[in-house]
Amino acid sequence: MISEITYAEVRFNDASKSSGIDSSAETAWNCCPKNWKLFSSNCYFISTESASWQESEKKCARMEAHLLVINTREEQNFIFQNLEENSAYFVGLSDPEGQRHWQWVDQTPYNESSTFWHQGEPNDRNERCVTLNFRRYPRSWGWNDVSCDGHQSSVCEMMKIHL
Ligand code: MMA
Ligand code: CA
Repeated sequence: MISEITYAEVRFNDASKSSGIDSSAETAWNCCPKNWKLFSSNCYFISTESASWQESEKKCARMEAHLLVINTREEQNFIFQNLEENSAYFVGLSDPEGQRHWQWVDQTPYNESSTFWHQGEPNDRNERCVTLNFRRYPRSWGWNDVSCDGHQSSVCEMMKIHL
């Protein structure tokens, strides 16, 4: 896995060597940018501006983030708590060739046993991008394949910053 480090962190680690402060001690701060939400090791930004999947991924990249990669049920449940039931949100999962070869934007291997597709999804090879959406019958959040060109909200993710 690629480990991210910020400019502030480089400066702090450098300064702490000479001052004897241990940046891994309990006093370390876990930070997210303003308006982002912290969960476990990551920061999340819920964008309600809608855009195509590619544009959404570019907008995340401009903030040094990427579209949401879902690694655990706990992470996904945290995200769901912060979403609007009437919107759909692009995540960083797509099938560029329409061959049902699902790929996460950060190269995390696609693991069938931790997927959260709604019943009956994915259902269309021309729907090559994935959204999180809420269904009323039965009441649940889950994944749906949709057209990559449609405009949807999205969720960005980056590693938290530790100071
Ligand atoms: C919509 C669209 C599809 C989804 C179906 C489920 C009609 O199409 O969101 O991606 O699979 O609904 O009924
Ligand atoms: Ca679908």
